[in-house]
Amino acid sequence: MNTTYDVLIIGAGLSGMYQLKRMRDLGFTVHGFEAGSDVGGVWYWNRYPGARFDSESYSYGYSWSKELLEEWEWSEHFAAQPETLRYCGYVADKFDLRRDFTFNCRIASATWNEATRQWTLIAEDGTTATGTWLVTCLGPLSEPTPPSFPGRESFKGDAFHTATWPHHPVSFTGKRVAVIGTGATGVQTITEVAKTVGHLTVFQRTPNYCAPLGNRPITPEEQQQIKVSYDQIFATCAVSTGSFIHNSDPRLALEVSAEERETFWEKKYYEPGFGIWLGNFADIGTNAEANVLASAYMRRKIRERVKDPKVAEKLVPKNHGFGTRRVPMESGYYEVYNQANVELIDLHEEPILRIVPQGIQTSRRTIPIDIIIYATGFDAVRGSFDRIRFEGAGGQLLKEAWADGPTTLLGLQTPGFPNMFTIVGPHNAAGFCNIPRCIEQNVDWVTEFMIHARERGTTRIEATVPAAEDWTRHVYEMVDLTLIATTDSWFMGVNQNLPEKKRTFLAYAGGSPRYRKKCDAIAADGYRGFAQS
Ligand code: NA7
Repeated sequence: MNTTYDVLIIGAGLSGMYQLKRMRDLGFTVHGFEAGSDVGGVWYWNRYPGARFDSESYSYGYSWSKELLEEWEWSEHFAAQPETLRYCGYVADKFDLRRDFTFNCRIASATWNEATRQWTLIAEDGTTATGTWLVTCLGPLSEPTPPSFPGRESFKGDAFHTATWPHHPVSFTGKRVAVIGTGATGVQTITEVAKTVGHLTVFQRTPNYCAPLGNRPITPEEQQQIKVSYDQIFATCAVSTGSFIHNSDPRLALEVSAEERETFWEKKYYEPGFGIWLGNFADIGTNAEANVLASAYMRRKIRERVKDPKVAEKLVPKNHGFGTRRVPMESGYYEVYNQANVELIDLHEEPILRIVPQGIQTSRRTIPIDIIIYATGFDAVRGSFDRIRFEGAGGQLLKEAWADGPTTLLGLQTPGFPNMFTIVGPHNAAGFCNIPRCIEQNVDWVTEFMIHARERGTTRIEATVPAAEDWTRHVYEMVDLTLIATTDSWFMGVNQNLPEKKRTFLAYAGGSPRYRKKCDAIAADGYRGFAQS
């Protein structure tokens, strides 16, 4: 097998599949490596009960093949994980993508060789490959973080992290199940498990403001309408801040009457999808006073839906404002706590001391459990990079270069790591995005840059330090205009299971349209800020 390529790709999720297709279509020799046994990335790994889109299905699929858009039919407005994984497989079959991926192959190191101007990848199983360009398609949430409770290994029942869920069905019927974590994943898991469980105990550290998803099947008439509206759907995404079909309302919460606010919020709350978060008044994400009003509305909705006022109080967020963390979308989440067989434990009142063979020992009691589900999140954005030993020019390690927070140019390249492009990397708009929309932009931009290099015989591209510092400054200026930095979340690189990690913003809060414009301006200016030779 030829192990030298023009382009090496790590990851066979939505980024890796599209990057591979573009390279191959343009006549670059390309090969991809994937730790899983098939394509799908996040949808391959996250098989937990209740996993589904919070993006409207038809706004999520790839936009680059009219034929694919015509052929594929989503069954629900917000498709569940098995369907999305089938979609990824369908795309791989249709475009014969699997033949250029090596599966079950986890890359351990990537090393830059200055003399040959090439990257060498070495996998955990010893597989090696060399290439001029390296494109990382690792996904922002692909390194799960199980908590380090003492005694975890002693547990005699089944224990799963949601992101490494087994491929076989797991039954909860008659079982005593614990779910730890109440982020977007925990909320979906809890709601699904509660439907069949014997007894469910939810361990919550920080409550979130959750909002109704409003999912339902797509009717045949809607299917036809979607098919003829794709251009319009993608055009709407292209101009919205997060590349969703929802964009903020031009009105300000502080400028309208209390009645107008209430009417608008009642409409948005029950509307399908992220409208209540991303289609809200323009100032709720930037003005603390406006945010207080929106947060009060969301708190009231929780109190209305949970019958026991003591339980409701536990579920009401008090330490952060609405929308400053990722809003979990739900389908009956709050009503789960009205079930007699569900108990909510506030970890601030009753912390977990250790896991014991028969269950979970808290500060007050030992709770017998058959299945523990860790919905405890990810080492966001940086985690999947840290896991691979990236050694750049002069032997510097990416992990060390990013130790105090990443410095990148457009979230696509880091000084000292020539010829390496980071799709959905830190400080890239894709972190705050209806992600396939931003993936396509990232991949297309990087691809155009490689074509540009090929036409000019350029074999080395490296972001310069001043340009990357400028970009990084801009990233922080943008987030400081919002309320995001006022609270801890994975956007802010905070994960209490990883106390060694510095708090640092990991996404781009200036919005996808602004990001795209910046990328295009840099390209139009001969890829300003990138040293090319
Ligand atoms: P998140 O949003 O990071 O949520 C993780 C949850 O797990 C959150 O409620 C955490 O509480 C909780 N957690 C983490 N560690 C612990 C320990 N040690 N003890 C108790 N509770 C813990 O991850 P998700 O998987 O839900 O969602 C990630 C993204 O995936 C989401 O934004 C979507 O875009 C898709 P905390 O809030 O830290 O107090």
